Amino acid sequence: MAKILSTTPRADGFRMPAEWEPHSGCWMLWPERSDNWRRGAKPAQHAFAAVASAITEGEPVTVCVSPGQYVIAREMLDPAVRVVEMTSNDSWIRDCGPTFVVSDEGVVRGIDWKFNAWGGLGDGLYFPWDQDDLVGEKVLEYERDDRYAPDFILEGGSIDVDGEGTVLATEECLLNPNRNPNLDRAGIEQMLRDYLNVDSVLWLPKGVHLDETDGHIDNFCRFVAPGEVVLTWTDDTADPQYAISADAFERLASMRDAKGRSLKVHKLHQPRPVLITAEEAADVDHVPGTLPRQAGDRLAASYVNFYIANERIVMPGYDDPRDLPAQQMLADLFPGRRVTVVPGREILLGGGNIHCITQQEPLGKIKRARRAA
Ligand code: KQY
Repeated sequence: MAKILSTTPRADGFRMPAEWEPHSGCWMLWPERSDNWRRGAKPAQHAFAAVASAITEGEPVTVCVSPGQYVIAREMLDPAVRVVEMTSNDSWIRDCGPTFVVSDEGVVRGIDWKFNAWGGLGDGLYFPWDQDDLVGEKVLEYERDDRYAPDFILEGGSIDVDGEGTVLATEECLLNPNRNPNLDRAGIEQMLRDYLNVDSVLWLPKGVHLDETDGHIDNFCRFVAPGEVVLTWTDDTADPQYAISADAFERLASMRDAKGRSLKVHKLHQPRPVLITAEEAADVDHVPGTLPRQAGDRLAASYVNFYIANERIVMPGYDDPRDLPAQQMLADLFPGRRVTVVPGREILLGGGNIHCITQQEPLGKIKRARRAA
């Protein structure tokens, strides 16, 4: 039986691996709520299905679906995808799902963080979030993985690790009083050290302009290798993103990671501003308690929100002239992986992108052996 552990990954010799380390698979949730996804979530479902198909080329994918959508999802999803029943409030498993950690012996465990819909009753994005908060536990039960369950609110999209002792995060999100108001910077750093088993926390002040997650790092700046990051960028000094990215670039240039390396920063130019059309806004149900979608609102479009699968990168495209250079840059940065571009607009209309709707599970030695048997 899987256990709930009262120790910490650091004390037990477990660490969060980098996303480019081998996976046993990828987890996703199925979108259906009509107050976040237009037209009863049908266009989003097609977009999620395309992401799942692209990832299955590199690793097994499991999509968790509510009872009412099971048959529909099973029909729409690639036959290679495993579909299991699971209730949730929405479909952002990066944030409400578990974070997996591994030991040097190849044992996999999970961290079941607390989740409050990106800010709780004050400025969270919807209410309730009780079923989302159970997703981490449910996935770990399926996997029979022992779990840590700290009393700490954290979304997976708010951290990015190199697997060698360094984590990137934004102050805008992790130090926001709407997450863990009882902890100061030192207290939050200690939680990251203890649970991710890192030695250095590299802080950037803000994330992407108008990102409704309070500036998640996974949409803004991510490791692509030890000592190398990609940073969303614009050359347009009049764009509000310019000052945020330029400031981050300067800070990153003077940082050292846990191994003492300085960072190589790759500027990944953002697409043109993506605005919600009147038709798109009209097709989302308006429900009190859920962040409304309004015509003309700018979305936090970024190419940094890609998923690193085994032998594949799956990145969002925006039908934009910058799509191709972004794909080329990621292909150069990940030479062993083919880069697949999947249309990202429908997912972006819900408030995030491909990385936000996926959660990798690392390949531990025990699962490796189980699979070979
Ligand atoms: O981008 C994400 N990690 C999640 C965005 C949540 C949006 C809810 N409307």
